[in-house]
Amino acid sequence: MLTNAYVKSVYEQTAARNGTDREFLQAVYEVFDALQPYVEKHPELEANGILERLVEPDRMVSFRVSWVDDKGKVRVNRGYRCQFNSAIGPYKGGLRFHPTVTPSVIKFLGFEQIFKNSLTGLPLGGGKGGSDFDPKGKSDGEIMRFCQAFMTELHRYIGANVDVPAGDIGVGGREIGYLFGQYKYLKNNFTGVLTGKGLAFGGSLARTEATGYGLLYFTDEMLRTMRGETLDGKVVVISGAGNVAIYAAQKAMELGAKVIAMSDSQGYVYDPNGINLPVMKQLKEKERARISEYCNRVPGAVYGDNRSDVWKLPCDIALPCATQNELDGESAKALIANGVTAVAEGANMPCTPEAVELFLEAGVLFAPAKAANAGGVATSGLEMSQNSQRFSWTFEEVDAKLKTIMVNIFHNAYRAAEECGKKGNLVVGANVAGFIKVSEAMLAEGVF
Ligand code: NDP
Ligand code: 2IT
Repeated sequence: MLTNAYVKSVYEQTAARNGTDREFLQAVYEVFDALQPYVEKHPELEANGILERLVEPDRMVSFRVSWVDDKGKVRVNRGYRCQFNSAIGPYKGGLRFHPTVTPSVIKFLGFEQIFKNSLTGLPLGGGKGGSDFDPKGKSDGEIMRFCQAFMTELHRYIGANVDVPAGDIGVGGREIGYLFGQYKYLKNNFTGVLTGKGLAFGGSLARTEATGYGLLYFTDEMLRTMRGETLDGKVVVISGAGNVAIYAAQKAMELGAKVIAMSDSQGYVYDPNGINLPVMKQLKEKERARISEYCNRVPGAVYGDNRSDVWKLPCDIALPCATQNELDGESAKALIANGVTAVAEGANMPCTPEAVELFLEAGVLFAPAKAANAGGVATSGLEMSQNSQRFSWTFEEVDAKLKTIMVNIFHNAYRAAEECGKKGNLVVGANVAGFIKVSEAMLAEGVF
């Protein structure tokens, strides 16, 4: 609850100014709620209007994306880039292509990205972009023409030291390749303007795996420090079957856990023998098939057509890795009743505020997205470093740096929570630890 007068009044102004932006206001509320103990002790924040400035993006562009489909029909989508905050580095954050993309979704993601990027310890500001374009069912040619049209407008606003986009839902290696090609063509300039690139043209080893791997490095450190346990022998349920979910499953298995279920937007599969990852990768990364197809290829697996029922399966650890608000209070109650001991967010804001509250009250270890899924953008930061040096590190080097970053993020969040008198509350810890560096930079840089 917002009790601090300054925090409350800035939230109210933000709500009045962004009335219909539900997801954005949800993200702001969570951050503000967590920051209260810190704000109480730092009157200079109010004196310098830090929170007022923090919730207003530096700029947000919206543009038409016109392209021609395979039947020769002209199609029009809407594109966005939100450059939220550049206090500690160039804007950095993914692009999401999904029909549910709205200004509210882009702003919530950009806002979260500010603190996440700060937590990585790398010099990265916060931004996000995307389009309401739906890549599902489109041919490669259609994807290419859409990406080219999108970049034809976006290229005016980005640059290797200005704003560096990457992937998110619906944007993976294929899309980044087409976006990069168009940027290079328009600017006649080969530069690290995007991350998540192919290895042949400046991509970093381990970027594909980084978000999922990082999530498990964080979870492992949380279990060791807060419970004296490891992942060995743990039963894990994962939602989603995209980039984050697949590499979360891979690392969970490598660390000795058994992943019994995964999902997509249509439904989930339960495999009592443990998910067969080569089959899942073939279906999702190569064939772009529905997850129900898994049951036709793996005997003993069962399909359920309600994706939220995945949270009704008994497990030790739940990893929501699909999308925002996918795990609500009802699902949280089912997980708690079945004995879940840890929940770590691979997706951005996948747990509703009610679900988070229930986990914290029940003593379930809870790893919030901006800390737990920061491995993706951290490795994007490492890709930027390699591009500036015109050099590339081995998989092992990048993976070792990623692991160190995730372990540090955990301890910084854990320590910050303790210093705020909220020991073990990583929601408070992650928000405060991420905020400190950004607010200090804003204070030092003057009023903008
Ligand atoms: P992908 O597009 O690779 O996969 C997304 C997965 O989530 C798919 O299984 C998809 O199912 C499912 N999904 C997407 N939208 C919805 C929806 N509205 N309802 C239900 N299911 C949905 O994306 P990523 O794996 O890259 O991203 C997943 C999450 O992780 C997002 O929240 C993203 O913001 C976050 N994230 C991603 C990072 C990255 O590096 N890629 C870094 C940090 C966070 P279907 O195929 O049926 O649509
Ligand atoms: O939400 C995220 O952190 C991402 N989609 C990754 C952003 C990035 O710039 O790598």
